[in-house]
Amino acid sequence: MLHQDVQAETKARPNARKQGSEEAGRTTEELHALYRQMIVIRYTEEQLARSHQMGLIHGACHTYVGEEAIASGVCAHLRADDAVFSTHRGHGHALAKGVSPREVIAELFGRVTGCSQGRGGSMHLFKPEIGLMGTSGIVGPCILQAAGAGYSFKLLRSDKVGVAFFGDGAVNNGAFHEGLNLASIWKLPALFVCENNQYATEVPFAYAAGNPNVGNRGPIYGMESVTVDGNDVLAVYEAAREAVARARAGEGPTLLECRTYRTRAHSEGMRDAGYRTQEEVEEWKTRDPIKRFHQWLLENQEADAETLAAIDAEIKATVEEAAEFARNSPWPEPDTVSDHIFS
Ligand SMILES: Cc1ncc(C[n+]2csc(CCOP(=O)(O)OP(=O)(O)O)c2C)c(N)n1
Repeated sequence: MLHQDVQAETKARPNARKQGSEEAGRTTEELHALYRQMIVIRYTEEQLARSHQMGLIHGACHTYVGEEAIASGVCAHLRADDAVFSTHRGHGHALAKGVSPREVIAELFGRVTGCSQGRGGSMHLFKPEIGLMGTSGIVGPCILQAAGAGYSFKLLRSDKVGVAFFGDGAVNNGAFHEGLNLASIWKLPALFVCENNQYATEVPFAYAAGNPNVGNRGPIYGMESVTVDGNDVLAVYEAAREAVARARAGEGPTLLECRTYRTRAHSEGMRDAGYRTQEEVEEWKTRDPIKRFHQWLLENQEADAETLAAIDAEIKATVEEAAEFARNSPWPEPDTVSDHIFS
């Protein structure tokens, strides 16, 4: 079993992974779809941050700003019948799996038109009919749930894949050990995506982990693993393509570590000082995944500035309309309070 550190290889040999799109089998449409997906997430998150300041959101709101390349690059390879299990920072996963900005924003506003009918909020986004099996405020279980989905898919002899997105804060939790080991011994069609943004709330991963490397834990469980620059959407896209193909072919699970950074506070309204410096945040903003991909598309003549500006404008209008729709949507009826409750 192999751990490939694509990020380290690229640093050592900057041209090592430079590949033309044709050579890599990527179409211009796929590239534009990746850009569009990242913009949908960024604009929705910025809208949610403003809405939180206006008091329109009830409960927590953990944004995904700075990490958009990961959900976009991974979910581009998933079908509606693949199952995604996510975290408290799950808006981007929901959007990339196909939940609309209207359904996400309305859910955070607590309205019946939200994807969980206004009963879940930010950390409980569900749309199982398109494989969004749920975001969750509990750190870790999504790893076990993805392994469970993989087990079910294997028993059913389907080629579906179970995917878990989780942060570095989950990898010293027992669920990580149990989930990865189970997926490995039973060769489950699962993909474990660690979004290593280097902090669990205010705790640096380097402080919390005896081995502050996630990717190199894969072979310990007998599993293929890859570490990529999580702010490079093409690196994520290529690694996820291989991992999903491996799972569909019955060749077992993959651990994918994406090194990234969240550029907003842990949660909207929380203080963001004392555990990291403003210089560090500013430095990471220069590695913004969207700015980088925008530049890449222009330099590689995969898009012109007007095309990208048109995508930006279209999505800005879509998200503004979605917020208006959410604001005008009704609240759940009080007499439905006990609906959908099982005991
Ligand atoms: C089982 C469990 N323990 C503790 C918490 C409290 N908690 C909420 S968010 C968080 C940090 C999570 O960090 P990470 O998994 O790296 O994700 P990030 O917020 O960085 O995206 C913690 C410890 C929790 N929600 N669940």
